[in-house]
Amino acid sequence: MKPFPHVPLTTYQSYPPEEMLKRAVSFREEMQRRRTIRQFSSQPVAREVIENCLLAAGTAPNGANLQPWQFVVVSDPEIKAKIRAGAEEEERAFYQNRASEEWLKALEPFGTDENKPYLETAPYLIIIFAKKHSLDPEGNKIKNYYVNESVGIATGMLITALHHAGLATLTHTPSPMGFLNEILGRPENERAFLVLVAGYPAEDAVVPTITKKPLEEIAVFL
Ligand code: IYR
Repeated sequence: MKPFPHVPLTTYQSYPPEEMLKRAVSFREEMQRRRTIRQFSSQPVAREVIENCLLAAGTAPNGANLQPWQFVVVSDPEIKAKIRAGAEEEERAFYQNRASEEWLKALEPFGTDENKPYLETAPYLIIIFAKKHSLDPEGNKIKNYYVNESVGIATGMLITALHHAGLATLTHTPSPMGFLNEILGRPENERAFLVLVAGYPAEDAVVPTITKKPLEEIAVFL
């Protein structure tokens, strides 16, 4: 392939050290306010907000810039109901048979179960698909690289963008997720990565009293 023309970097924004630290602290504080929630309000959210958050996610660094993701944004109540039914069916099997004792024990403190009413309550379900390969305009396969890493980064950026905009999310991982291809009519080369539930928290939303590991436990400086 021909090399891309390279142009001078003009978008980089530098900050004096003091301001850099202030920004790092204030962003950390903002991220520390993010909580995964399981009780959503049905209050609608402007589609333009979601569109902007998706465009932010689409800036994620990724393998060879092949952008191996597909976001499917569902607000249609009928499709949401189908997704809820499909997810609850898989989750029932998970909680009743598939999950190991150890796994169920790890989940116990969260009180999660197979009931997923928020899949219908929340204004948006964003289903993120990873593209094992893409197709060129002639339908030829284009191999994608670092698909999990790329889609994982984009998903993290989407969660961050939605939080920054003032929305709450839940990363929902029904397993297996094949039923999502069927309901959403996605092709075989796309594998559902996760379901991101997005909206306002319900007024009576509660969150578990969990803590995040301190820096010494998650990082070493050599
Ligand atoms: N996918 C199931 C179970 C579940 C698993 C983990 I690991 C979680 O952190 C939370 C839930 C569900 O969505 O209930």
